[in-house]
This record gives sequence, structure tokens and C-alpha cells, in this order.
Amino acid sequence: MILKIIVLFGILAVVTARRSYQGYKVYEVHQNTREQADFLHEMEQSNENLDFWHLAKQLNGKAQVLVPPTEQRSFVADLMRQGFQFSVMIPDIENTIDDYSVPPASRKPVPVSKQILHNYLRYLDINEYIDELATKFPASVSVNQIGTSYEGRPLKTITINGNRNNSSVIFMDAGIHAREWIAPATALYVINQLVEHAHENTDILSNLTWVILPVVNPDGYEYSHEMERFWRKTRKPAGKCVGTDANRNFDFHWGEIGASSSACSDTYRGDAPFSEPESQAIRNALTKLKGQCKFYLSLHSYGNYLLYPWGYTSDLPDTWQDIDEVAQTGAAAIKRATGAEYTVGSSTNVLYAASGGSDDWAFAEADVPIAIVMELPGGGFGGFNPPASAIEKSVKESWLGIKAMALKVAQKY
Ligand code: 0X9
Ligand code: ZN
Repeated sequence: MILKIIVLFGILAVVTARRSYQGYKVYEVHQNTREQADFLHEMEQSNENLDFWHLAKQLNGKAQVLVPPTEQRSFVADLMRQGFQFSVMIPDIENTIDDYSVPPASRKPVPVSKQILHNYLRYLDINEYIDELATKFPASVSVNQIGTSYEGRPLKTITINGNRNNSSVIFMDAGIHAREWIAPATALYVINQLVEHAHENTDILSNLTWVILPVVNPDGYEYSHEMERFWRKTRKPAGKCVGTDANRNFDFHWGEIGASSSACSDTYRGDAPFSEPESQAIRNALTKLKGQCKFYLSLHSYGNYLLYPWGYTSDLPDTWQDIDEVAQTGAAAIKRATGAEYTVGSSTNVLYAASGGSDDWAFAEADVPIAIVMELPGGGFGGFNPPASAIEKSVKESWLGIKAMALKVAQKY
């Protein structure tokens, strides 16, 4: 009997153990020539064990790659053979993951609204906060469920100032990629400012309705808190692997470029367009808002970019200057406030081509005239893991950019 219990606990421990990243290194690789840039791109496409945290098109930039111990020898050999300049940016990523989530219940003595700037809130806390706001401010705030994640979590939007029937709408989402924790944190701060500091924001509330989905991919988000810090995809099983990159799953030039057909890849496009309930939820919400939604803003991290269509081709849409104007306004506001620089341009031209993204779909199929992906700052040791102590500075800065973009949209439409 005792043996049985020990075995059972052993199995449970194995099943529920958090993945260790011990010995994983992040390399920073300079790409100085077109050949080197192409080589890295090819490496990213062909080796699923390498996690390219950052890979931009521009020459003289630096790629950042998370490499497991088993791959490091051949990775370094490849780089040396190709004459790359490179360095180890993080010698052992496990040592930097000291900021693992406190379980939601342990934080309860402090109200959620007081934790927005200091903690990466868990999914349930985030929903608790928006539900509370709806109760407290019934005249201007409501919460709606626009779908259900694969594991059954409600996908809830908060609508702010939604009682003006014919006003223009801003739809903002965050956390389509699980590990980009600073994105839901930023969405929460935006919600906090729009609701609890409404009187300071009348210029972006008087003729705009905000619909905000703070966690697009709650299954992945929770999984990245509990089990695998650098998980990116959704959590629906796919063949012998798990998860789809929801930002490759939208039905616009689906699967054409920069999206993998291999279920184990981090950029897996899914087995069909809109195969994921999470991308379906955004599709359905934006379809309902057709004609009304003037601005789709999707929060990601990291790298300080304001990106717009197209993501599937280097061509620009006819109206690119309208979007560029809004994005430049956001970048300028941030630069003025803190000196931080954002790169502005079309996804394909300044980052890389990747089709099936929510931004391209919103712009092309839901007729949203301004569609922007905001790649928020990294921080701390770099990348996706800014420590909780970096949240306040980051979200306050980003809010200024978002506010400036919203104001521009309010003036244009
Ligand atoms: O690759 C992505 O989905 C985004 N970058 S991230 O590092 N957060 O994963 C950029 C998306 C840009 N938009 C499109 N390619 N449509
Ligand atoms: Zn992302």
C-alpha cells in the first residue's frame, strides 16, 4: 500500500513538474551581411529546437536565440563556420527565472487593482478585476464572453464606454502568445486608466468605445506560468505535439509564409484556418464590429516595434500612410516621454514575413482601417522575462504611446 502511494506521488511529481531550462543559453548573434541574415532565417525554419526570440530583417541587427544544451555545440560550430560575430547573452536562463508566479490565492490579501503594476497577474485575477470594474461602474463598463479557450476558459472582453451606439470602436487584445506576459500586464494598465482614471482621459473616451481582450490565449498563459515559462502557442493537442501559433491561424493568406506546417514548431499554423477557438473568438468579435471598429491593436512582446500590414508580403496596402501616421504618433509620444525608440513599419519590411496574423486579417477581412501590432519592450535579463519589478515603468511608458495612437484615431474617424 505504502509503495503504491509512493509510486503514485512519484508519477504525479513527474507529470506536474515544471520544465527546467537548466543550461539553456541565450546567444546574441550579429547579422552583418545579407547571407548571414538569410542563414539565420533558414536555421530558424529548419531547426525546431532553436527558439529565435528575436530575428529581424535589417542588417547590422542582432538576433537572440535560446539554445538547449544538446544543441549548443553544433549551433556554435555553425556560427563559426559562417563567420558570425556572437556572444552569450544569458549563460543559464534557468537562473533568471526567479520570478515564477506566486499562485493566485497567495496574493488575495491585496486587492487585484493594487497589484497591476507589481505582479504578473494570473488569468483568474485578471478576470476578477474586469468583473469587479463592471460591477463598480455599470454605466460605462460591461464584460462579455466572446468565446471559450480549448481548455474551457471563458474569453472575456471588457467594453468601456460602450453605451454610445454609433461611436467608433478600438479593439485591443493581448497575450495571443502565452509567454509575452508584459502584454496582458499592459492591457490591464490601459483598462485601469480608462476606467479608474476616466476623468483624465475624456479625449479618448468621449467618442470612442474600447473593447479589450486582456488574455487571448489563457490556456497557454497559465501553462507558461505553471509549467513552461517560454511556451508560446495555444494548448490544443496537434498530432504528437501540442499547440498552434494563434497568430498564424487567421484565414488570410493562411500558411503561405513564415508559418510552419509542422505541429511541433512554435509557429505552427494549425491544421486549418481558424482551427483554434481563440482565433475564432477574435474573428467573431471583429466581424460583429464590422464598420464600427476603426483601430485594431494587438499587444505582443518584445523589441519596440509598431508594425502594420502586410505581414504576408513586402507590398504595402494602398492606405499604409494612414496607419503609418497613427503608429508614428505613438512612437513619437513614447520618445518624447522617456526617450525610448520604436521602429515603425510594415511587419514584413521591418521584422519578417509571417502570414495568418490577426492584424492582416482584421485589416483585410474585418475592414478595420488601422491595424497595428505593438511589440512592447523586453527587459531585465532581456527578452520575454522582464522581472515583475520592471512592469510599472514599462506599462506606464506604453500607455502613453497607446493613448497617443487612440487620440489620433479619434481625430481621424
Ligand atoms: O511573429 C509574430 O507573430 C509577431 N512577433 S512575436 O515576436 N511577438 O511573435 C509579429 C506579428 C506581425 N504581424 C504579422 N506577421 N502579421
Ligand atoms: Zn507575440
